[in-house]
Amino acid sequence: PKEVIKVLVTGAAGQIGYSLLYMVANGDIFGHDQPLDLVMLDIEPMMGVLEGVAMELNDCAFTTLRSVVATADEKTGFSGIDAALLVGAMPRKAGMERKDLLAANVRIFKSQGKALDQFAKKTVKVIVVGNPANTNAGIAAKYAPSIPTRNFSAMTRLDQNRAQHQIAAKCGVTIQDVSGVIVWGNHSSTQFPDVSHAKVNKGGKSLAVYAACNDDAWLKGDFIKTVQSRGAAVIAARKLSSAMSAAKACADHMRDWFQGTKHGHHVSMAVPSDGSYGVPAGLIYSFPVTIENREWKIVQGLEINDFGREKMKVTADELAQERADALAVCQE
Ligand code: NAX
Repeated sequence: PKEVIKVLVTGAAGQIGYSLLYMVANGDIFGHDQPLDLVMLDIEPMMGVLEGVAMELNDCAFTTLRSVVATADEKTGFSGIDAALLVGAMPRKAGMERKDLLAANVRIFKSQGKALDQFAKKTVKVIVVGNPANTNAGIAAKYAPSIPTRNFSAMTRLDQNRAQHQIAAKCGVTIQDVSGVIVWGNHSSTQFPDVSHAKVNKGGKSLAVYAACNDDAWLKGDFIKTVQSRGAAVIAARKLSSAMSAAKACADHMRDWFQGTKHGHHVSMAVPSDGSYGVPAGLIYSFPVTIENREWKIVQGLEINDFGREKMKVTADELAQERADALAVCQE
């Protein structure tokens, strides 16, 4: 039998948590033969709710779930963990400025970075979902110097999944028929969903997306805008932010990190830049990656045209500014 792994989900009493915990506990992420101990962290006022979630998880009678713990204490939450799914963050409230939100969340991720450093396994793999996700991941990594920086990532898989759906719908094919969609940069409205290397399977033929769609204006205009603003569109319709789709994307990201990507396929993950594609080293920037033995590698050698290069720079510049703002908050 496999060794038990310990998995932490923060913000476990929230809306993404409710969908995500199901996928963690049922084996979809770490494997259906992988026993796990689950730790759920949230803030003190949510402990009552979290007890209820723990009851439900136990009542699911999952064969992979060995134990469930609910806590508001970072030491209990982060001790000995193999995976950290950092979803919990302060939501933006009415009247709150972007910089107030950034400041509140930077403090959370500074504290959780320190907790990772002190209590987690050095091999822990971290995904940050809580916004601003890329910058929060960078802050957590900074305060966890004993853990390799490459173990920190932020989620842009939801953006990739959204883009993949848009292309499939436009071309009249299934999701499985679309491959190679890339999201570059920040999980924000400056992200660059890029289909110039993507393929569509149509009528038994593998076509470049530009050939399959045959609508360059849409691909360079509304397609990109739709993906960039999809989060806002869901909020407008549902009066709540994306939760089911965010949880599914988080599950996709961690499953691929732990179980590897399919041969010849890449996925988008925000990871520390090594300077690839001219992105300043150290920024947590979304790149296409392949994964083997729980190690990601940035796909190299993709040709970037002027249109793409400009979009990739805009989102890198935004990330550099966010990081500078976050570091200023850390010094306070
Ligand atoms: P909810 O407000 O429903 O849940 C957040 C939970 O986090 C709450 O239960 C809250 O008590 C908890 N929390 C707050 N501070 C905490 C702390 N210091 N430690 C532990 N828990 C803490 O939000 P939800 O809809 O679940 O969204 C969670 C985060 O995901 C938000 O920051 C949101 O902006 C972000 N998103 C990121 C996405 C991405 O693609 N990267 C997409 C979806 C989502 O918008």
